[in-house]
Amino acid sequence: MFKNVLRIAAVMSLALAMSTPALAFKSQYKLSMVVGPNTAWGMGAQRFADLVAERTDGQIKIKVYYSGALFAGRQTNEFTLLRQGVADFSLASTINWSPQIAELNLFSLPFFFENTQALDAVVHGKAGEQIFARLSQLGVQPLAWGENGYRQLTNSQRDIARPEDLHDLKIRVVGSKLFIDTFKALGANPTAMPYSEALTALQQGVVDGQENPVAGVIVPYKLWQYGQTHLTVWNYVADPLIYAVNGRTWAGFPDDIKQAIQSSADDAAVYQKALARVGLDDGSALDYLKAHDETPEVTDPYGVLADNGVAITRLEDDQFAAFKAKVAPVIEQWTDTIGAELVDTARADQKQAR
Ligand code: X2X
Repeated sequence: MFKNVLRIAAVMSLALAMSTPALAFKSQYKLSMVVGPNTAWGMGAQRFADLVAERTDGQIKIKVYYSGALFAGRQTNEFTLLRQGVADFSLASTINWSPQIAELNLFSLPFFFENTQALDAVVHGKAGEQIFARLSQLGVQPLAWGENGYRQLTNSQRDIARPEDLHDLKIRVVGSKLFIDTFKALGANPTAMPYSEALTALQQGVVDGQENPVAGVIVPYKLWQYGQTHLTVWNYVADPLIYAVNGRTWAGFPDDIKQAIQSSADDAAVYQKALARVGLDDGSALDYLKAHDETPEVTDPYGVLADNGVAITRLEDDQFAAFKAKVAPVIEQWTDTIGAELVDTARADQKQAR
């Protein structure tokens, strides 16, 4: 037994001694993704991989693993796997990392970001900076902010215009317990499951509804084909995406490679965000894409929904206020978990944008 241990130790040190010099790159790096290639999210990941290959003269090759392939669909494990280096890169929603990083629940506070300007102000403001610092502390180097988008509510049963309409509806959620608390406060019956299982659950009627961004997920996945024929525009949460790389992998790159990767993430993020906002903003996202010779497949996501028989409910001010009032205790409770200081900083960032 002891001899065997010695022998293994000897082989291992030999292997270490023979291992390639520090500057050798992997033949391929892995990037983890929750959703598929035909989403704004997926296209933003592929653009990043393409730009990195181009700007490093093919030295850094990144393969995008779509649809949860790297973490067997277990999207709330993604951060841990990136940290361990099972994934080298990631383009991830803050929601999926929030079970490990309490601060990221900031973005899941219901009705906290009144509009995308407020969201931009936070991610590019002091709060965003603090969150990025926290990620690097935890061994993950953040590169740029992307966007999944405002998450709207869909279901198979009825129009939802008031919290009462949600009563007892089974709603699929993901992420930290904050989502369960929010939907319970609204009177629904929430159940957490990964996206990979949600589609089947919707199809089989195991759950009645779900929440996801219109351009980011609902349209590319054609959720009306899964019985989701009612949609409420309530802008309750918008999840940013984060382009990131494992900290040790990052530290091992020479400066020119780091610069190429950083600029690729910056540029891919602008493109990705524009795709996520096409047809949902004042027209600037589409203008940006057109000016860069990009032709998005869908320019009017709500039109696509209507054409496919989805009934769209837009909230009146008093209806909106009724939802907001129900979740006030959830915000208060989760502010402690997130950290009151960070929540205050995010509020201050939003004020500066006004
Ligand atoms: O699972 C979801 O709902 C999704 C695809 O939006 C996330 O990964 C947060």
